[in-house]
Amino acid sequence: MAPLSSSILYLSALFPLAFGHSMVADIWANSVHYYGFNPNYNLTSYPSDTPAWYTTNVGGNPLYPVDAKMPQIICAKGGSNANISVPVTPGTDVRLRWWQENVAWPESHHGPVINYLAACNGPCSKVDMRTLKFVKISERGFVRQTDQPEGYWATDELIADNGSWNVRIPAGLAAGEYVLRHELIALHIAFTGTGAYSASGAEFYPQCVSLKVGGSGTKKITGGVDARTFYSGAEPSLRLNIHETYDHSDFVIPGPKLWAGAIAKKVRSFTA
Ligand SMILES: *[C@@H]1O[C@H](CO)[C@@H](O)[C@H](O)[C@H]1NC(C)=O
Ligand SMILES: *[C@@H]1O[C@H](CO)[C@@H](O)[C@H](O)[C@H]1NC(C)=O
Ligand SMILES: *[C@@H]1O[C@H](CO)[C@@H](O)[C@H](O)[C@H]1NC(C)=O
Ligand SMILES: [Cu+2]
Repeated sequence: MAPLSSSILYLSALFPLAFGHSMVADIWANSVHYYGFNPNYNLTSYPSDTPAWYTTNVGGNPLYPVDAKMPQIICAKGGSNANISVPVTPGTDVRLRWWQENVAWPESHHGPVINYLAACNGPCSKVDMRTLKFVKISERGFVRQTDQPEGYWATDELIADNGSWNVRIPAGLAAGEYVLRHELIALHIAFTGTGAYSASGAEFYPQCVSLKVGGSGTKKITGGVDARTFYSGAEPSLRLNIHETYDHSDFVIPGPKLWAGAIAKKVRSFTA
């Protein structure tokens, strides 16, 4: 039997595993590394050196279709402005890594990876998130039928790339501050049967990051929408049973259409 002290150490080492899902732990922009925001620490003050928006989402829990019209869908539960916006050059990638104290994004949580951008029209540290008008700049959903009964999804590509996703910031984007809303959607329990959807269903994992776009681009975001209009929660693509059939090549990525101004690197699965 192990001494008590090592049992306690063992338990405390395992404790983060109770926080199931991982989070955006690392961000690279213009090749500079920044840490994400970790809601699992009981912070007395916000850190000033992360572009990740703060959340109160201890445990990294999902949002559900019932949250789709609520403020928390915008920048996660308890989302509030990051203090800094980090420099990034249009046409380059911002890289985000989902990780958390040895916990990777769970393989069971198959689904799309979607990225949105909204202009802050001033410092993102001060913007009211309810005024943000987002366009979808990239999306990826079902990739192919191979590898698993549920098929291979964007989240599986993320896992294969060290838990990371590269988000191309549209070339020619006008200089200024922007909120990147990076989102994973997990579909493993999306199927809720017939009738009204319940608190279960597709799982939404958004994370906002504040960016300061440089350069001399002229493309301004037009046609953006409030994040609370992205999803009804009742879309077939948020209610499908990914375990039931093998081929999901007709999967339609939810949310608005891609912004015409985005030249996305990783786009479209087999959308009609
Ligand atoms: C965080 O710390 C405060 C002050 O000690 C305490 O009142 C609060 O319950 C703690 N919250 C969590 C989530 O641990
Ligand atoms: C970060 O921003 C919050 C909210 O605006 C503010 O209360 C806090 O003082 C800031 N923290 C630092 C370290 O600048
Ligand atoms: C994954 O990313 C982490 C964090 O940057 C890094 O330490 C690690 O070496 C990477 N692993 C691989 C296989 O690239
Ligand atoms: Cu889960």
